[in-house]
Formats: sequence, C-alpha cells, structure tokens
Amino acid sequence: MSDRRSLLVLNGPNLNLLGTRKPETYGRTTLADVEALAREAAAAHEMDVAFLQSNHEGELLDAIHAARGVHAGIVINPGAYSHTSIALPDALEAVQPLPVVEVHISNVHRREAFRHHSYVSAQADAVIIGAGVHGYALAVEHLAHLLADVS
Ligand code: DHK
Repeated sequence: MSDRRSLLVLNGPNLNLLGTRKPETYGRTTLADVEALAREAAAAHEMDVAFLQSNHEGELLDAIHAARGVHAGIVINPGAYSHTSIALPDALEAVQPLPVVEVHISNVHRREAFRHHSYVSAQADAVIIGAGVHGYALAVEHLAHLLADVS
C-alpha cells in the first residue's frame, strides 16, 4: 500500500456536465480535465487524489464519512447543494479535523442572490470562488500548505 497522502476531491450535482453546461459561466473544460489538473497539482506535492462526482447528496455524504482515516483533506465543489444542504456541512464538521477547501468555478457573487450564500462555507478552511477550474489546483495547493506541518 502507498504511504503517499491522498486528497478527496468531491463534485456535486451537474458538474458531470462541465464543458457543455453554460460554457460562458463554467468554461469549456471537462470534469475529466479537472480530475487531471487536480491529480497534477497533488502529484507536485507527492499526494494522490480520489476523485468523485455525484448528483446524489447521500453519495457525497457517504464519501465524506468514509474519508476519515483514509484521506488527508477534502476539496469540495458542492454545486447547487452549497445553497441548500445542511447535511453536507454537518458531515464535514463530523469528520473534523480533516481540512476542507470549498471551490466554486464561477464567481457566485456576480450571479443570482440565491447563490451568494453557501452553507458549506462555515465548515471550510478556505473558499475559492471565481477562479475557474484553476480553483481546484489552488485548493489542492492550499491543502498541501495546510498539511505541510502535520505528519
Ligand atoms: C456550481 C454550480 O453547479 C452552481 O449550482 C453553484 C457552482 C456554483 C460553481 O461555480 O462551481 O451555484
């Protein structure tokens, strides 16, 4: 078994459609491209990535619960569940002290008012908004920074 650290990168509903969904908002990069860039960013810090997208809140919850003792940190783009779910931040709180970085590809603050609040953010160590898919690399980079002093 590898002793490299692993990061869990989670994507919520509709993010499987990246590349074709509202490209003027989310860009033309696919989720497969996002996975590749997250893996590349993690590899630069000798870390591995477990990558999951789900359109089902419960599946995301199960993945968060299973992360404890397996992954060193979590990157999560909860998609629209950011604005609706109490269960996701509860799950992230339950697996503390796992560090969490929340990502939004688009600048949600330039969009509809209902996107301005994320329930997940209260349980995130950092939130990266509006950096496009590069936000995932920034999130991995920040987790590597947070984990650097923790053995
Ligand atoms: C992705 C979604 O699917 C939206 O529901 C959020 C987020 C914004 C993003 O920018 O990555 O409102």
